[in-house]
Amino acid sequence: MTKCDLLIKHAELITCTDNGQVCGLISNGAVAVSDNKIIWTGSSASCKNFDALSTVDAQGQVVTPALIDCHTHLIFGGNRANEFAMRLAGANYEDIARAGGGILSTVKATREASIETLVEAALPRAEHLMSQGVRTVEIKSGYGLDLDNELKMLKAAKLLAEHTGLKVSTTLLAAHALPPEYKDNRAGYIDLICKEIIPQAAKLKLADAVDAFCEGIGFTVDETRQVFEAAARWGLPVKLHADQLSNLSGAGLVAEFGGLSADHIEYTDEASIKKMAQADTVATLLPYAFYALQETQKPPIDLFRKHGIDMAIATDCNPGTAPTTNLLQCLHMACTQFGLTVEEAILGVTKHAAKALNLDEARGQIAKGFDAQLLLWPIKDVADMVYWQGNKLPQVITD
Ligand code: DI6
Ligand code: FE
Repeated sequence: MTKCDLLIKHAELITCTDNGQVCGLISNGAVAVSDNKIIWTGSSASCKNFDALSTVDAQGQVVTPALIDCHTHLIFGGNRANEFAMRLAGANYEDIARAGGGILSTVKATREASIETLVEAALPRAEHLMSQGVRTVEIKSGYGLDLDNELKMLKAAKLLAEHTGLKVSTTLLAAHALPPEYKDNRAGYIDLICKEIIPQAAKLKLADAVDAFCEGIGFTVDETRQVFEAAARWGLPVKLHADQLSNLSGAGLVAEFGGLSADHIEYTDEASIKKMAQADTVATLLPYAFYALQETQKPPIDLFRKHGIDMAIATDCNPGTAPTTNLLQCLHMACTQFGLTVEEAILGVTKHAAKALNLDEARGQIAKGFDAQLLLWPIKDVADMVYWQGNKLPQVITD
């Protein structure tokens, strides 16, 4: 007999591994856990050798790994509901940004907020994600835009992790927008990012990765390249808000730096996708932002498939273009708007989301050696997870 802490039996086990079945399914499956790690998976018929301290009978219901939201701006000050009204009256996202609203209005509110206020405001957002089974979340800075306030945001993200028990992966997004004090000195701000903000964030171990907004209303390819070169000097991996509103070949650029993920990517072309394939860069799809901006250009899903690119799905939770923490709805939208299959959607918030965060050896799959964070869903068919948009919530079996 092998001892274990917990044995789950009779599960529709969605392992998200490459076992040849859809979503790595083991029907009537079992999983054994010890010391918060998965030590075995197999069929319920073959688990008789375990002597478990406790047992859960899943009664044929779906068991999955905990979910991962791999692209969020969960920490921010203020609110931008007024812009929603402006957009309804005909203004678009770029008009609002150029008129000093948009990201910069959140920057003002975030700079004015204390770290405690930022954490308190983010708490219900984090809790809502957790209610959907999320246990790993990426959080970006990008509304501070100076040394102290960017670091304040990253520290707030770490505090949020302590308060909630979530694993938080932090991303420095100082190159999100040009701060007002550098309005006429773009090069000066890029210098500040490369020579002060990245080095400090790295030295203080506050950032797991570096991101930028490479766009007409954000930063140019050349500026983004400088930011990525600085990240590389400090040993930080990169990812990018790429080709969201236009094609600047941002996805190709981030792949040139061996980037973890290219995100948004509605306008990405095949030349960039070939570079992503070479670098094994994940395509992170953000269907809620696509919907909220009433974008019509869809990401080139068939080309991602053709080149074997792994696709992740995330909320992009932010006060401007994605006021949502409903990750399960984003799964549904990735299918209905972008044409993903149920399997692609599920892998997009488990295995592939873990890969986008460089956590794919510990999270996002039910397999030997992985963290034992397991969810029991009140459903028997995994398609219901995608179909019900957050209406059927999981129970956390083990954290
Ligand atoms: N793209 C986005 O969708 C968010 N940031 C970005 O670069 C929007 C951020 C905001 O509007 O506050
Ligand atoms: Fe974003």
